[in-house]
Amino acid sequence: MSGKAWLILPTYNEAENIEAIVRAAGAVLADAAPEGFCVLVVDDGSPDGTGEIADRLAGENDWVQVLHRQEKSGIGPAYLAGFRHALKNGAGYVMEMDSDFSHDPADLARLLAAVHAGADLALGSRYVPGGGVTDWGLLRRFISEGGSTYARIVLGLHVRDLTGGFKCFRRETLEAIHFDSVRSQGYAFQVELTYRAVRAGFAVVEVPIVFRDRQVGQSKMSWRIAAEAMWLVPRLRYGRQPPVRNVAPPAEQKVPTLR
Ligand SMILES: Nc1nc2c(ncn2[C@@H]2O[C@H](COP(=O)(O)OP(=O)(O)O)[C@@H](O)[C@H]2O)c(=O)[nH]1
Ligand SMILES: [Mg+2]
Repeated sequence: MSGKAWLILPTYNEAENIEAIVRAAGAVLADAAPEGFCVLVVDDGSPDGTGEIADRLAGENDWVQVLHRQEKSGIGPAYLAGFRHALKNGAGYVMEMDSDFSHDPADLARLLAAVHAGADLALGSRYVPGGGVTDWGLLRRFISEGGSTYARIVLGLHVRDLTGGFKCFRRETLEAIHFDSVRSQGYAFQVELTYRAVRAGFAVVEVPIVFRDRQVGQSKMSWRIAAEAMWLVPRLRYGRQPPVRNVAPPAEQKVPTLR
């Protein structure tokens, strides 16, 4: 039996969301993860007390853990710390999700099912049939979809949603892509992880999801983060790449493969 499913929840000032999102994720994973599960909150010293709420939840539930980091240093480094911790503790599956209900915790079951069915990396995708975005204005929609299209063309990939942060990795996928050397943040971080997985020959599938804007709390997305992603894409394509270990796909592929 493979290891547990670990869900990493990065948080910065999510006091209004953290308890509800942890409970909702726990309820879904209790059904969807027969191998067991763990929810790991990675908090960057949120001044609004998110970390203390997470600590209380960890005290109440043995499936909740918390990593406290000193200061806000971006979603990328927070995820890397979470990945390291999960793999060190024997994770069989590692999942990413925003902590603001933009991603529907119910979809965790569908991402996990795609990986159970043979995918090496399942992506929650807004830009495949059945997926979408609610609440966003035209500008934000244009920036997001335009960003994914730009990255897809420059990188020569088939993946439609490259900037999303709702994912499920098989342990072996994460291990093989040398995630420790990913330096980018924000959207660029998400693009880089997916790009590395596709390049390494892994089966990457997109699972349609509907993304909704956060109902409470504030977005930390900035122009700086968007600009970083613009700049990263050509560097990924034309710059020096870390070595990739080529891993043969599972013998029996039950899911469509994007290369
Ligand atoms: N630990 C940590 N989490 C962060 C940081 N920046 C954003 N997050 C979390 O990452 C997720 C996505 O961020 P959000 O601001 O909602 O970005 P948006 O959805 O693109 O507007 C949320 O759960 C945030 O709390 C950070 O610097 N550190
Ligand atoms: Mg958000």
